[in-house]
This record gives sequence, structure tokens and C-alpha cells, in this order.
Amino acid sequence: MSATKSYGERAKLHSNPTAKAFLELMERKKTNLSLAADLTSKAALIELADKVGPYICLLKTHIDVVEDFDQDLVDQLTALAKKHDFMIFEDRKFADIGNTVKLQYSSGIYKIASWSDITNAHTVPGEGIIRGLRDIGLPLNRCLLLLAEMSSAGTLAKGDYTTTTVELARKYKDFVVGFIAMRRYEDKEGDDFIYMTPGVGLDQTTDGLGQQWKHPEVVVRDLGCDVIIVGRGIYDQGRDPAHEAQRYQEAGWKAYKERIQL
Ligand code: S5P
Repeated sequence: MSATKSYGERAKLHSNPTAKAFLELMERKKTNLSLAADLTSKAALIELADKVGPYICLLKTHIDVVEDFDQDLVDQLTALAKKHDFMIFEDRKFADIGNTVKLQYSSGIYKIASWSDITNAHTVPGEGIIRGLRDIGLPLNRCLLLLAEMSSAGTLAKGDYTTTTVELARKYKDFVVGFIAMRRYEDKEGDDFIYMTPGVGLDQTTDGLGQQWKHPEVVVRDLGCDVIIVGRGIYDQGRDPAHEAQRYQEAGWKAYKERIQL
């Protein structure tokens, strides 16, 4: 059962090189915190990533909200990833047919596949979306998360949709390394998926727009997820991002330790 194993033990056994490197990174840096850096200015995004970098394993971007995006932003984020030892996850939520997502992933202004270690996709279109992204990502050592559930109120990603998404992940294990999910699913022989969970907050439970925030203890210890994704809880106005990131890192790590009972 991967839920009770340490990230380090799981890294040793993992067959996907990027997932392996990511699990090793979490163990080495003692953090399961991902920053959701939803900022619209390049300078602000770089400043936030530099401040919060020491506390995170993963920087999650929405690169298409940045108003002054350029290649230099990518170069700077990549340099910060090296400096602080974190990986990058462009939260693109691909949702089209295989041929179209190949173009969206590799081309256009953002060229996501050239810099983002991890990206994600909805399974609404069926398995062609995974095959298209895999054609581009696998040769570059990238990997994919599938959105099996969502954190927002009234989400349609549930029941059979979630079950089929998990089956698709098993079918394309060489490229699909985990899920955006609200809880850990039962393992089958040979499974070791990484569960990343948004909708995490220490101080508030909702944003008035459908987002639902849960405590890291619930998400990691009780529901078995591996990575907490936190945005506004860290960078909202009036907060000190480095201080908040440290709080979330400590809370996430404590919950993980309790889960694996070290
Ligand atoms: O179901 C989801 C999936 C994702 S990736 N719910 C989410 O909130 N997200 C993302 O997580 C969302 O796009 C945002 O970037 C982040 C949550 O940010 P917060 O400010 O609510 O913590």
C-alpha cells in the first residue's frame, strides 16, 4: 500500500523517472507543498516563486494568466527551480482531442512541454487525449496527472467518471503518474500514483465562488493524498508568503508523518 510507505521508499520502486525524481525531492526537502502561483504579472510571479521556493516541492503555474509572459519568464522560473530544488507543474487542464492537445502542449506562445515537468488533463475526450500528450511528453521525460475529481462545489467529476479515469491512468502508467483528486483510491497490484490535492487552507473554508478548502491534516493524513496545492492561503494580500509557506510545509509534513506512522 503506497499510502503507508514513505516518499523515499516509493521513489526507489517507481518506474517513471520523473515521478521517481519528484518523490526523491519531497523526501530530501521534507515538503509536500505545492504553491499555486496564480499571479498575473511576471515580476510578481518571479518574486513569489523566489520567496516561497525554499518551502515547496512543486511550483504550479497558470501561465496563460500572466499578462507580460515571455521566454525570459520561463528561463527565470527554471533557474529558480534549480536554485531552490523544486519542479514545475503547468496546470493547463488540457481537454481536447489528441491531435489538438499535441499542438497546445508543444507549440503556440507557451511551448509548455519544453519547460513544465508535469502537466494535467481532463479525461472528458476519452483516451486519445492521453495518447496525444504522451507522444509529445514522453520523449522529453515529462509526465501527466489526470483530473479524477475537483475541489469545487457541484463538480461533475465523480462516480463512474472518476473510476474510468483511474482505469485510464493504469493503462498509460508510463506517462500518467497520478491524479488531481480529493482522496486516495484503493491500490491495485503495482499501483503507485501520486495524489495532488487543491482546495487546501488552514484559515478559511470557502472563497464564495465554489472553492472548498480543507485542512492539510484531513487531506494528507485522513484522506491519504500526497501533495497539498495551496494558492491564496499563501499569497493573498496582507499575508507574508514565506511565513505562510513555512506554516503549510510544516502542517503538510506533520500530517504525512502521522500517516506513515514514523
Ligand atoms: O479541482 C481543482 C483542480 C485544481 S488544479 N481545484 C483547484 O482549485 N485547482 C487549482 O488549484 C486552481 O486552478 C488553483 O490554481 C489552485 C487552488 O488555489 P487556491 O487559491 O484556491 O488555494
